[in-house]
Amino acid sequence: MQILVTGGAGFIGGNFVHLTVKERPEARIVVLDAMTYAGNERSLDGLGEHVELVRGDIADAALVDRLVAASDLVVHFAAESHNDNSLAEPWPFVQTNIVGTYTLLEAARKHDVRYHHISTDEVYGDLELDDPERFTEATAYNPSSPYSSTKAGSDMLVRAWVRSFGVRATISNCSNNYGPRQHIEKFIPRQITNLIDGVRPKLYGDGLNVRDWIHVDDHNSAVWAIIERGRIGETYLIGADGELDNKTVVQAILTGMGRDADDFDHVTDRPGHDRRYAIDSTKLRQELGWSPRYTSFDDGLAATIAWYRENESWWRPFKDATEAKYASQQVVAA
Ligand code: NAD
Ligand code: TDX
Repeated sequence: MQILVTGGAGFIGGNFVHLTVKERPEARIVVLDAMTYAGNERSLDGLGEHVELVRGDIADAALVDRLVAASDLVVHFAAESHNDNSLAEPWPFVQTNIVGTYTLLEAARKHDVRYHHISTDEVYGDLELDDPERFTEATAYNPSSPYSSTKAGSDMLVRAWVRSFGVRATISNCSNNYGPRQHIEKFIPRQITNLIDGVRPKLYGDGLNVRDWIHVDDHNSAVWAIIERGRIGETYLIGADGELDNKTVVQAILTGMGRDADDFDHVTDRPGHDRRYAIDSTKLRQELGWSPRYTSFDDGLAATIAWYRENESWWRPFKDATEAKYASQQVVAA
């Protein structure tokens, strides 16, 4: 079986490739990745002859056509993925998330190749802190940011290509991932690497925004369950009942790294900052029999902290540029 993994040099796609090589050694994997600031070739270290990295853009129709034609399955992770970047410069999000997805869908249609689309719970907008409801597959789309609106647009393209052209596609919308090889612009690795550098963690606004955390390997095991047993044309929400507010997460990182729990700064809030995300993954669990393996956030966080301590050479080259970008956007509250 030949699998085309887009965005495989990024965080979730890279971990998907590692998991697949470990659990399905017979698979041949071609990674298509533009190697933007978020791609790291070292994320594919140690995978040997199982994996080929093709540097290229998912919006390059000729390249995509050739690679999809040679594949039995496309798993589409590639995206511009960071909300803060989408607020500073939205265009690459439209180009990659919408035009790139369109380009892949056209190739999957032409060559009748099975396609799985990776998306986010952010397409549903946000919930109040005290809302008893969580997102389900029936929740109406209501995205807030340029990032989430372009992901929502890409999901809509997939649904249309299934209905209008019979493309054999499934969609998954997952909550916030954590784990090894996540870019240090993201919340958890930013704070871990700040603390390694002796810098206080930065909490946006009041810090009470809630995210529903899932370990990246649990996300990817759910993706495999959907590829193997999911119904064509269906959407599955992926989540592991991991709701925590940001302040609690920062304090867990601080104490997990031997620091005082109150040793953090409040900084300027993100414009339009979604208040809360929460996933009801009943459909995935009941229909496909999936369940998460990482049921303790504290254990998963401890392993993640250890990974960043042991792999400084993976993230160090990106630290100064990442923090310089933030410094131009945010100030520490008095
Ligand atoms: P990431 O930013 O770490 O990785 C994205 C990868 O895509 C990078 O390797 C980058 O080089 C590549 N890429 C970007 N533009 C490209 C283009 N035009 N052509 C080819 N490659 C390109 O992102 P991530 O956090 O691993 O997210 C992967 C997917 O999962 C995205 O679709 C994202 O929307 C979705 N998702 C992420 C989370 C999360 O918590 N990180 C949660 C739910 C869903
Ligand atoms: O320094 C920070 N301080 C802080 O308080 C950063 C970087 C973030 N935050 C807050 C903002 C969010 O409430 O932490 C929370 C998580 O922030 P991000 O890591 O930027 O993630 P989020 O915006 O929730 O989006 C993530 O999950 C859904 C991924 O980046 C998306 O790709 C995915 O779709």
